Amino acid sequence: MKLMIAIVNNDDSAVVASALTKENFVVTKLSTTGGFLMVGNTTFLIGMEDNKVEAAKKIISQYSHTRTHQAATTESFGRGFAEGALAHDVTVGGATVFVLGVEEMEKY
Ligand code: 2BA
Repeated sequence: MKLMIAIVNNDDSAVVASALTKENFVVTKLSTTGGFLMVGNTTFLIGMEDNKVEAAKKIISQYSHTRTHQAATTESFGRGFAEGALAHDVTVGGATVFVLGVEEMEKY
């Protein structure tokens, strides 16, 4: 069994969740924040059998889009208008996916 952790853009999260649940994946959705941009994103926890990993990745990649985000980063905090502190373009996503082995899962 595997646990997939998938970080997706908030704007894609509803479509990704809906596509996963339609294919019978069980999904937990967490509201999270990226440490670099300090902008909200969505993290999905999805437990699945090993042979479902590729199907889940395919769905997530299909509905997660790359975006250019213009923002001041945490690197600039406290530097006022110092050089390099102003907003600049950052490419975000589609999705960042981790796949972890699960030793045991129980439901009570
Ligand atoms: P953030 O940390 O807010 O990062 C947003 C985007 O900023 C990243 O897009 C990347 O293009 C850029 N970025 C992040 N850290 C950077 C740095 N130290 N220097 C320069 N540019 C940097 P993505 O790679 O698509 O990541 C989107 C979000 O996925 C991240 O939001 C973070 O919440 C999560 N993430 C990505 N890689 C991760 C990892 N290795 N571990 C944990 N979370 C990760």
